[in-house]
Amino acid sequence: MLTRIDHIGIACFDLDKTVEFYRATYGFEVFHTEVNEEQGVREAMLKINETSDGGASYLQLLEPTREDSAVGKWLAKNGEGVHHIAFGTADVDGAAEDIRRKGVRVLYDEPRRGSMGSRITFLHPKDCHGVLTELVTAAPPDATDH
Ligand code: MC0
Repeated sequence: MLTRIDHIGIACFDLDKTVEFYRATYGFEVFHTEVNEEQGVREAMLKINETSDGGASYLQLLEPTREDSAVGKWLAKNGEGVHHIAFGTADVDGAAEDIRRKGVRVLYDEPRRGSMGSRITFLHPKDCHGVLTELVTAAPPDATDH
């Protein structure tokens, strides 16, 4: 079961400038930053609100660390903007398997490491009406060192 919007991923050319835009314009502060070399991104998570399932919703600002990464390729083609949406679930393995059985391509055989120790997988945008869609199980609160 998918229980929240975990985050909206926004691709940008310059993470520091984009963070400053979100701070100065809306007052959103950085909750967490990290580099995920496997995904080829430097990212900042801005927490928007807690959610009723014990999780939270974030904006995720993404700057590519290399041109041939998913975000690097997407930025070169489209410029800055919304790159993906991510739904939160307590069981990313089960949710991915359910969705795979419905004929949607799940991009990873096993979930991989996402932001703040989460476990993530992606659904192919061509099977989701043009939206790259991520499924996320957050790390337990005491395992998150942000
Ligand atoms: C590509 N396409 C997209 C898209 N990326 N459509 C909507 N939203 C996107 N973000 C479309 C292209 O326009 C193209 O359509 C077709 O998909 C194939 O794209 P491509 O440029 O040839 O690229 P591929 O096929 O090599 O790769 C696309 C794919 C890839 C979705 C498989 O980007 C991928 O594996 N993404 C999942 C990983 C990811 O995005 N990581 C970055 C976030 P046309 O019509 O032109 O054929 S990491 C993250 O978010 C982590 C850190 C976290 O949340 O914790």
